[in-house]
Amino acid sequence: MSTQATTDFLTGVIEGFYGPPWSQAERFELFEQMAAWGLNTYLYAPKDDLKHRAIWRELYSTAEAEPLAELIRTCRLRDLRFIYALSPGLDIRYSHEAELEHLKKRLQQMLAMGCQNFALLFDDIPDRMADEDLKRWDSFASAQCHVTNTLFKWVRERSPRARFLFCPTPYCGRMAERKYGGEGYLATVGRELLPEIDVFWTGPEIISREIPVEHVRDLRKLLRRKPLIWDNLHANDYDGRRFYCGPYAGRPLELRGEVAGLLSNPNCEFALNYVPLRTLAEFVRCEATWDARQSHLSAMREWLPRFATVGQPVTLEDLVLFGDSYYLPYEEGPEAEALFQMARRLIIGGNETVDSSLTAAFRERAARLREFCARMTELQHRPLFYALSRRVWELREELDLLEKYVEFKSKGGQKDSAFGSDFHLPGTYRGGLVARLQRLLVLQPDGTLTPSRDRDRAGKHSDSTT
Ligand code: GDL
Repeated sequence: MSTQATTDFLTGVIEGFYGPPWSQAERFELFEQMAAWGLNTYLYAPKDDLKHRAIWRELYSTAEAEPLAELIRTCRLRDLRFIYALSPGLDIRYSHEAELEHLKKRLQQMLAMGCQNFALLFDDIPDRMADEDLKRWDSFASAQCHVTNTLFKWVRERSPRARFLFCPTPYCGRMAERKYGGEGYLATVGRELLPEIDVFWTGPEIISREIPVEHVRDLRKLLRRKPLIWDNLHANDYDGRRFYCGPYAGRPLELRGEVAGLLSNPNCEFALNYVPLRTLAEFVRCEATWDARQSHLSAMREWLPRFATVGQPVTLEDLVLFGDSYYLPYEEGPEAEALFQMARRLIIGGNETVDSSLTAAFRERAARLREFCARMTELQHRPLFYALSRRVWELREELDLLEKYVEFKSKGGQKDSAFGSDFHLPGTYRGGLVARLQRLLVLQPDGTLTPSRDRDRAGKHSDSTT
């Protein structure tokens, strides 16, 4: 029998990123992990399930419905809360009765599969209503509350213990400050959205380095309820070169008392989420003090067996160095940061004579990391290799080049004298339109973007100067 209550603290995972949704097998593995680690909630919201968002009015075919029904059954067996989310915001006409009927039909389809909990998400949509909707509501928030409240009441008649979630159009501090969604949007939600409905929030930013307790307390007053955290700390859909296997960090333990739950929307590549989710589970259960690094290292130790290869085994020490290279959005892990600082001093540190022990330390660490990357091709767990392969290739390339440069310099080559590599040539290396476009505007540390001052380099086809 289910032990779920409508007021439970929600902890777990949102499959809520852009890009290919997880496979069925990955979701089953996720449910097993969640149950073992004490996480209780899975929110189905893959942006690129076409029927979740782009064509939300169309019902699932029988072939599409069966896997969803299987997920619902599996969650129930494991006593996990399965929540189905729908994102109608791209083109919904809030004032059309027929639109409510479309929403009900979809929820009815999910109810028939045994789904009991739902969410309506209005993130990442145009923040203006159609003129006909503006005639009925002067506020975007009121229109969304009307639709959500109607659906909520309708669901509770059929699923009395349903949990119902709502994602506002401004869903972080920065968006609220910019008055995204219109003047007074969040206060209107606080007043008009039925109090049983949970409201998502990602923190001060979409990707919040920290979520301070005071930030959430202020919001709670406005929303008249505890917000539910949609945590994008480990999401990587916005940057294809990165992934994050650092710990759950930047959130104080007291935050748990101020929110309705903590749900993580992590890396697109399922196989890379072991440490993010393991440490989230630890954070939720932590009774003493929270040491993110310690939690990270112990989760890395648990993750290590997945790195079994068909050749030489990898060591925990090397895995930690690698993991530190893909740590968190705003910081590298300490081992990778140390490697970077060595490289920086050796390569652009000026003309001071470089201590040969620094050169040796850099070469040792860079070679170790590069060899670890090479070893990844031998992973027995192929999905893990596939998830890593593009990134480790790129990291290897860069390390290889820097090691060659440091060697060149240590043999007497001067900082600005000609140095080249036969494997890093214009056109095939660091090339392409995106790279060229990226060179036009330079992102400054304060967040402003300024036109490149290097007119020559900015227009070239690669990093060449020819
Ligand atoms: C977002 C999207 C989310 C995406 C994430 C990271 C929310 C509420 N929505 O804005 O789907 O994965 O950023 O890119 O976070």
